Amino acid sequence: MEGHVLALCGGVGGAKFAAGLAAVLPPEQLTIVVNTGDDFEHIGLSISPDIDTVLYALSGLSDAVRGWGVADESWRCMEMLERLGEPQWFMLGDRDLAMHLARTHRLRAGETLSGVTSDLALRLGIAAAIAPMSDDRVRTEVDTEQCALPFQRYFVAEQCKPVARAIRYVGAEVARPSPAFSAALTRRDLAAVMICPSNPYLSIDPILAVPGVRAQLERVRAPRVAVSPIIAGKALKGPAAKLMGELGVEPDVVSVARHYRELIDVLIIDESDAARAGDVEAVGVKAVTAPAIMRTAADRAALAREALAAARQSKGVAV
Ligand code: FO1
Repeated sequence: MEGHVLALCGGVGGAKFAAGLAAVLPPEQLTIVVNTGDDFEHIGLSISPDIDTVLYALSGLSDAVRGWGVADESWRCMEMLERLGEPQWFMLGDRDLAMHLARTHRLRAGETLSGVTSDLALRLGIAAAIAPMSDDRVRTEVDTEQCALPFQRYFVAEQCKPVARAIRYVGAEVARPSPAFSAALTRRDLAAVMICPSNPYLSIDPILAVPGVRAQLERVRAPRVAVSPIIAGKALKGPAAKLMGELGVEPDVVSVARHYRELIDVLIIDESDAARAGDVEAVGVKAVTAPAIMRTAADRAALAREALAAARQSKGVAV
């Protein structure tokens, strides 16, 4: 692949695919833009879960079972916090806490989230560019039958159980794309845009809600490829299928194609959805079938290669 690849990412599945891209592309050819709608302040710490999940996945630190947080974690601080009456619903491991402490004091000192993120990535040995979607505050809220829930309350405290009626990205309307995001979108050597297999509503739509992003993506001439987060009607992890049902959308690859219709040229679907390829193409999106379940690093790299090959073939661009 010649030229630059821009990946939009959020959540655990997205980070796995981003790690696959980082494994197969030269680092100077990859910019990963990460959802910050899940960010929140908790016991005085500025927490950016999707950024950390990408940092840990690309630096090999992430806990393979949880998909978030750090491997070989200990929870001594949480034990003491419990004794001191602090909330226990959001688990902060001892090594993960270092990331939140490092980010929080630097943001308090006036650094931007972009600046802190790129420095933390560098210190973790990550050479690809990792950037928040915006340096402005955007917060995802889920409207449920009872009330509006801040994202982490919905996702962790309530375990996505409440029925969702609508999703809001508070602050998005006045947010600006981060400098690295704007730069990547307008690069002359942009060779492909990748939408990672993240939850479309919770992880990708906040990025698309930042003013100007959707319009710029519609204008991108380089091939734009999304990897379906739904496989055979289910999400591998997280509430995507449940959420789609609650929002009145069939949880299948055709709905994903429809959701991204103006923004993508190709949708990568798992082999178990091969029979739906025609229905996806009827939406106006090319369907490419590939093994989309990522259990190992080899799976992640293989899926990344499939997506890059699909990008090359989709517009016959010498990328
Ligand atoms: N998810 C949980 O289900 N329970 C947790 O206690 C939890 C803690 C946590 C700490 C740091 C971090 O970066 C992520 C954490 N997550 C936890 C996952 C997080 O809520 C999700 O990964 C994203 O916000 C949604 O993709």
